[in-house]
Amino acid sequence: MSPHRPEWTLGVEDACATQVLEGVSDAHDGSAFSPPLRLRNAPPRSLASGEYVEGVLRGDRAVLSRAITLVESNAARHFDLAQSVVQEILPHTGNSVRVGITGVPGAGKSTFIEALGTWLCAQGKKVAVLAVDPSSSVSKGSILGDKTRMERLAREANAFIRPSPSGGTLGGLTRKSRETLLLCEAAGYDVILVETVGVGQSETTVRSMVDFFLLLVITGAGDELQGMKKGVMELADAVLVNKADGANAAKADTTRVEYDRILHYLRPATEGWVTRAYTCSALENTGIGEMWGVVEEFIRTARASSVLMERRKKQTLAWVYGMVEDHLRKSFYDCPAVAENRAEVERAVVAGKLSATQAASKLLHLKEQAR
Ligand SMILES: Nc1nc2c(ncn2[C@@H]2O[C@H](COP(=O)(O)OP(=O)(O)O)[C@@H](O)[C@H]2O)c(=O)[nH]1
Ligand SMILES: [Mg+2]
Repeated sequence: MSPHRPEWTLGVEDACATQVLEGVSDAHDGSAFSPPLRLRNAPPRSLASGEYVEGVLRGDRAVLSRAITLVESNAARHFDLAQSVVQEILPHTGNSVRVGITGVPGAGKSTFIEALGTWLCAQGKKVAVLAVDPSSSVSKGSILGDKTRMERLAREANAFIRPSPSGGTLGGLTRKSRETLLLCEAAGYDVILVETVGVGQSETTVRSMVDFFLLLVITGAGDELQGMKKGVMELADAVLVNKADGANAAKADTTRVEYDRILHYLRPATEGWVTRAYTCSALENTGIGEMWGVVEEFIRTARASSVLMERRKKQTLAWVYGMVEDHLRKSFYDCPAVAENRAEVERAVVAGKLSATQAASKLLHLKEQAR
């Protein structure tokens, strides 16, 4: 491993864009290096479990960041420490409103999150923003773009913005995202906004960790509505037509009506709640407070009917089995006996000498015997 890589990239060097720059031996102004100053300012190399817990519960953003880095680490040696931290903060979680925001790239998710986040901060709320990005390749610019776009929100003392973990699909994305959310809750954030970056699997990952799921769309209706996967609409607790400003305002309203019409025929994502369409302009800050009113109404309704409690319980159990399945899959493919014989079994299947069922049995048998 390169000495200039952060330690949490252990094992994923190739897929990680982050690099720690080499230090300079003198001060930046050319004067002699002054060790005492630097040493005093340098963060401790590692914290003990209790220090993470105490710092997170105190709402210390620097410690929270480090705790998230710890749960995001792919290094086996960080795993136990991370889990003991998560275990300790668990009793202090569950008190936030968790909102997921999805939509095609360019729909305005980041802009909307910044507008909503800033609005919530003005209402005295503490807001954490997370991103879930399953793309395995080095950031396609989305994360950097998001960060620069959220400059206004990043300046708020009550906001915390955390981009998606590097390393993408290299494993544990769901676990990392969920544990990051729990850490933010323990740190006292009232609202957690989770943006899905990229398209595809991040939608279900995010849906499985939030209370309220918002689908952001734009006008250009006809094709859009047809191209829109019905599945995503069925996951949403609200559809928000963004960019309802300028010459686009009237069109946005027409689009809203069309979505409402379609939603009428779909099964709502949440029992006892009617999914509706709304409009807003993230750029001009209109409809933001109204949208939050809808979220609050949802939380009130879902709490009263205990649908919210049930959802969270189900999500936690699904998470448990998700991890069991990940583990089983990994232990199967990592098994040397399976790895050695796979190619041969595959050849036999393709040649029609072995049925798919026989092949599966054979591989599973190899795995069993390897125990
Ligand atoms: N006119 C208008 N443009 C917007 C609005 N919201 C976002 N945009 C623009 O749409 C583009 C994509 O926005 P972004 O937030 O990055 O979308 P994301 O990919 O969904 O996160 C940017 O150029 C924004 O300035 C809006 O409400 N009105
Ligand atoms: Mg974005």
